[in-house]
Amino acid sequence: MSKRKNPSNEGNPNHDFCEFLSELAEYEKNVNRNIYKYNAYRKAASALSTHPIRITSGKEARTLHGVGDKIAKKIDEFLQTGKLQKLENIHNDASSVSINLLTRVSGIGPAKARQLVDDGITTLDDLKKNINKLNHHQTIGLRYLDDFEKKIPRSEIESVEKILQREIFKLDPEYKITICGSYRRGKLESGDIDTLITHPSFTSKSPKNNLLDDVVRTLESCGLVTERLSLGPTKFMGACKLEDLPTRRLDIRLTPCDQYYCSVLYFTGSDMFNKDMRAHALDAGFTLNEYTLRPVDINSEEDIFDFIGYPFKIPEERNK
Ligand code: 8DG
Ligand code: CA
Ligand code: CA
Repeated sequence: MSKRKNPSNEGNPNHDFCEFLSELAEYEKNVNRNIYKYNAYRKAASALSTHPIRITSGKEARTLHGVGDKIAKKIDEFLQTGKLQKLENIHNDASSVSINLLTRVSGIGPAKARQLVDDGITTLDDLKKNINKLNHHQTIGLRYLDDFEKKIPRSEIESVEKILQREIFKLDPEYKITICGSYRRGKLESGDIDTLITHPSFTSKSPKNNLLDDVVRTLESCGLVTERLSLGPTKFMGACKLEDLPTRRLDIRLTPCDQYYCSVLYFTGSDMFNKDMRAHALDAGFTLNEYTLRPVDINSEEDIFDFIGYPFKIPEERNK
């Protein structure tokens, strides 16, 4: 999963509100570990990012789904003073600044960051001198911090996709491969490469297998995969690199073929779109997650929308 995200800026007349709300969201997640507030800020930012006209007061913002009184007040304060006192305070608080900095490293979550800061490790230089306090994932995350924060152009992911297909089909042409995430939603740039694979021999009822291990070893032999962050039976987190381009974050998930469509839907996102759709599924009496739509069987992504009575959206329309 890629870190540091903001609702898109492209032509968004409310982007300044979205930016401060996203920053407050990150603060709640990383520093306070308050996922409830994190979600509330993200939801408001998402509502504002898709609102086509400039909001001129908190009262007006309040009419959007996901904007409550507290956020409306912040919008008024921002409109009146050009800043937000709460954010100013956060910027002036050394431990908040450090925690936000350390969580930029792949593998360092809010709890680990807090622990490091409590141990007096507050800068990237401090981290470099205390590699012994980091696990393998965090060490590689630190090494490639700059690269991992660079956006990946769509054309580069297209090249990676071709190599993935060529190498994995050489192993076995029965694999199915889908790059999900923002790439599948048509974005011109992505934070990382979210790859989903399945194989007809792997179902939710079949025993464990070595499929993902085989795939990762093949991709290492051909030189595409350059680092492993973690590898389990169904989830690989790592890095890949093309020629002299930056090192990129690559995730590969192996999913049972009977759960493929729910997984594709889930990993395509966006996160906000998923939340919306899951809530809708619940209202309609279903449970939707990355594995299944209970209590029914589905044979396509469209089926999922049909069953819960949610208007079908092509991936490019899921950029909530
Ligand atoms: P990006 O990498 O270009 O920044 O965007 P992304 O592809 O949309 O985000 P991602 O963080 O790589 O996550 C991929 C998908 O995983 C996302 O679109 C939807 C799904 N997902 C959820 N919930 C969560 C969650 O809590 N964290 C993350 N990271 N992903 C989630 O539905
Ligand atoms: Ca990801
Ligand atoms: Ca992604």
